[in-house]
Amino acid sequence: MDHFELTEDTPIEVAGGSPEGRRIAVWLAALIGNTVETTPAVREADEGSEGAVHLDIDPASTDLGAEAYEIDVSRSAVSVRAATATGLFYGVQTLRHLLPPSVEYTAAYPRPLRLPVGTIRDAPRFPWRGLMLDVSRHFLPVDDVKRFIDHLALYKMNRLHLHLSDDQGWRIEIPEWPNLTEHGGRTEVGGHPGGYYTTAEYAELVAYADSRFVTIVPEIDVPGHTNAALASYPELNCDGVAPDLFTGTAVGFSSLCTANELTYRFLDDVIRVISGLTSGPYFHVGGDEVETLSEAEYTAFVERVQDIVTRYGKRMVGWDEIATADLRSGSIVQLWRPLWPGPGAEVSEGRAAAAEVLREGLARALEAGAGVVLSPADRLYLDMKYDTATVLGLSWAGLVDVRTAYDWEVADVFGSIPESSIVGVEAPIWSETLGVLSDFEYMAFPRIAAVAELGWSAPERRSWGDFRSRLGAQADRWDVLGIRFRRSPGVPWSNGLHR
Ligand code: TNX
Repeated sequence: MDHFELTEDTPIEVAGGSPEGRRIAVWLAALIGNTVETTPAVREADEGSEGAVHLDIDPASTDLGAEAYEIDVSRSAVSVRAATATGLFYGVQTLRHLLPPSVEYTAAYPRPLRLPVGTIRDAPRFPWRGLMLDVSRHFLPVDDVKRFIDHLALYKMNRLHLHLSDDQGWRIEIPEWPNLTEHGGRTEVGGHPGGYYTTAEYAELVAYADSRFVTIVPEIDVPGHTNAALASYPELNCDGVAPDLFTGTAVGFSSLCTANELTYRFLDDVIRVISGLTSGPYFHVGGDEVETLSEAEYTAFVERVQDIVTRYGKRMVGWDEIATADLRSGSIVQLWRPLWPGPGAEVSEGRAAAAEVLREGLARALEAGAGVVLSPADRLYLDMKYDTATVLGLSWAGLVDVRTAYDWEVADVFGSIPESSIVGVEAPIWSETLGVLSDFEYMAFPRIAAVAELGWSAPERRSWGDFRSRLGAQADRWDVLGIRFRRSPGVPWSNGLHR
């Protein structure tokens, strides 16, 4: 019986009177309380007691990095130690994974909760482990976004990028520009009713994410992908005429009027309001797929927007096209185009030329101190179909089943980018074809677990053969959480007997 048994009599102890530590302890007690008769007590204790779970945030633990943790389970006690609240939260998420899936279910019948004896020391490879929700093409209400934040926390992911504006809809209230949401937020792809977040709702999402150690990265996509804004304010158009709202899925046709000073006053308001509501240090300006501006107009625009973002205290993030502009130290380029084929792949001439432009821009950006987030569409776009029979999703970047998302190494594809410049990985979920929460979940699961492990684990600790069996075991937890997911072939999915 090499395990520690958790019961309602197992106190959860927190060291050092830390309010964040206490909050994490209360979270753990509530989780355990799902399965035992009464929720375990939370109490302060600097040293761990016999029979207790002891949580300790000790900034002096210099052996542990900012997101690292150490778990020690013996037959008589459990301890989780970290240098930061984030690390402690991740340690507690790992305890969660060691408990049976039924622990997630609030109506679970009492059953033994056992933790195997052993020691775990763990830390992430990359600081940015992200997911993006496109709430513009199809809107997701606040509660659905919160549910995704919980999904991220389960896999120790820490960035939720919200694509808040596009041609089809403007999704965040800007008090000085009310028409953006009143008109520009009214609809979505297919012409169904859209929606938007009030500033209070957005602030609520930021706070909810903070409580789960997830940083929200807001994106206002400019200068292209702006039909919803252009339809809401005629004066933002070069010809002063507002276009109709757009409910199709074409891209590349819209642009703000970069020669017009009003455009920059508009962006100043938007960036100021959203930055003020955002606790994290990032502001994503999009910058992708602009087909109506010259290269000089485009780069001048990006540089000016970068100045505004900097003025409001944020670091600019943008899709990889921004690499051709002069970027500041700390700005981040999000690589998305599948221009960096793996070894041996054949490349068309057009693609090779585009890749060359990107490589040159990126080399300059890295020299200036910019970072890179990797979102190669042919691996990490979770709106790509799993296989030809998948009803949801697109396939322009190829088919991406869970093995394709998992079974590659950053250094093999992006070896020309120094690892120290790679901030991390992110999986976007574009929503042209996804209407409701369960559609987004079906595209996210199981691939989200592959993305999390790419971001967390060192290459020498990853292998498809090992991952697939650990992945298969997640099915019961997803069932209990009510998550709709794809049972990708080649994975030994558990069958509910081990819940
Ligand atoms: C490309 S990725 C886009 C999006 C689409 C997506 C669909 C990027 C920066 N732009 O506008 O939604 O493909 O997969």
